[in-house]
Amino acid sequence: MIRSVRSQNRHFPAGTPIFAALGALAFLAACAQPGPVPDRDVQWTGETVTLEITAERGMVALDEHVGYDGFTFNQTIPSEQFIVQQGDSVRMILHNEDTVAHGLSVHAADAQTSAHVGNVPPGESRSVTFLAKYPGVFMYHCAPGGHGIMMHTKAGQHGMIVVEPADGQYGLEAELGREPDLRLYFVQHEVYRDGRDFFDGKALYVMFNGELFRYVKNPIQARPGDYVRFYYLNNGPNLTSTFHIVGGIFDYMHYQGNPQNVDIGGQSVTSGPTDSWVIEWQVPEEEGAYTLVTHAFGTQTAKGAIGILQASHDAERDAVVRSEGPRSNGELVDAQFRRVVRPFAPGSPEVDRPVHFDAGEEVIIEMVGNSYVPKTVEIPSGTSVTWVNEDVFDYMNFEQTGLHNSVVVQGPEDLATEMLGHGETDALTFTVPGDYEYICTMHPYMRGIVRVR
Ligand SMILES: [Cu+2]
Repeated sequence: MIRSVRSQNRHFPAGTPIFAALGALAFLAACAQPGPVPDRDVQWTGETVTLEITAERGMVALDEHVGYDGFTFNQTIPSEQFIVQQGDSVRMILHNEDTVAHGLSVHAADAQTSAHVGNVPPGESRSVTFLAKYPGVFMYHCAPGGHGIMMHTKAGQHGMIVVEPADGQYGLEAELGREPDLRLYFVQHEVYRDGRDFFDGKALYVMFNGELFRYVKNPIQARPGDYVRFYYLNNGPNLTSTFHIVGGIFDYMHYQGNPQNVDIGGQSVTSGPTDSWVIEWQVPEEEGAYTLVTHAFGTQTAKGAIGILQASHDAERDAVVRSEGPRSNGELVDAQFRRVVRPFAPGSPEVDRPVHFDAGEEVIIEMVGNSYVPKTVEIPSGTSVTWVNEDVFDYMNFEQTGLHNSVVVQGPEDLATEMLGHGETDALTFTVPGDYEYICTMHPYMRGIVRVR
């Protein structure tokens, strides 16, 4: 097969909104009132597409053995996948059905979405309308403002929105003169056991589309010679992915999913957090299992980010594989899993091991990434416990801040620390044996346990 060599610039044309992603970090804009979004230099098609997202908290299954008690949009991690056309007017509505603030940052918009839907109070709905100006594969994620943007995205509130090009074709489509046989939408993303691991980039699991080894257990079916288009998005939130197919070379790679950005003949695509690609690939003529991996073997691949594309001549294949995680029915419970991961509260003891201290040992608990680390400590009676706030972002309040305290909500005695800013400490002395469960009043989902012997 001979490829025509393209001369298009692989990088962004002038005026490209490379700073759109930074809209998520427009912390102070989160308090602005909704208003009209300015028109840009792309023709609006007149189509208005309405996309609705509901923010909640709850358990999803990372596989049949592992439950994850995170933050969700539309009850899945990753969230629902959306497809619009370039030139569409896109109205996104966020319904907040949780008891803390949530929000939206939409990278498909060359506009400050977080100024309109950035800090939605519990029980309320807000919307933003924007023009789908550029084609591509974009991330959206929760943006309650400030510190909470990072915390909620980590907890699972992120998804993919694809803007299909109004004109201009992707590589193989132009070459073969036909549509893809398979469209595979892939979100790579991470799960962390606590805020310390999140800050340090030590993921517990890394996966494609919400489930560990999802496409190993249920391989994607294809036929030799099939034209496959990947919509590939790394939602991170921390790690850089190098997506690769074992036994294949990508024919065309379009950075950010814009057809004008063309790379040809590659073993991998590199995607930092929120980076994306449209990848065009024709399955070789040989039958067999083509393995899809991020090629960071220890830090990512072995932690769950593997899939298989099984090619056989008589394959019955689905034309589309969507990127949202398996939908939770909202009724998952701890007992059905071998382990449960809670980013902000104690999970299974194997995940968040209780830490024992003997008399005279110094007991220090970090407040970091909206979690207590260690989440559970066991101490002798008479021990003093010190909390230190390692969260750096201590501006603003509630979901927008990293200010924390420790307030006993269940236990033999009522005890409470001061509200602590970055680097501040406070100590409590436990003299009555028993279990003390405590929370942060800024972030009531943040929980820890002190066991006094
Ligand atoms: Cu949120």
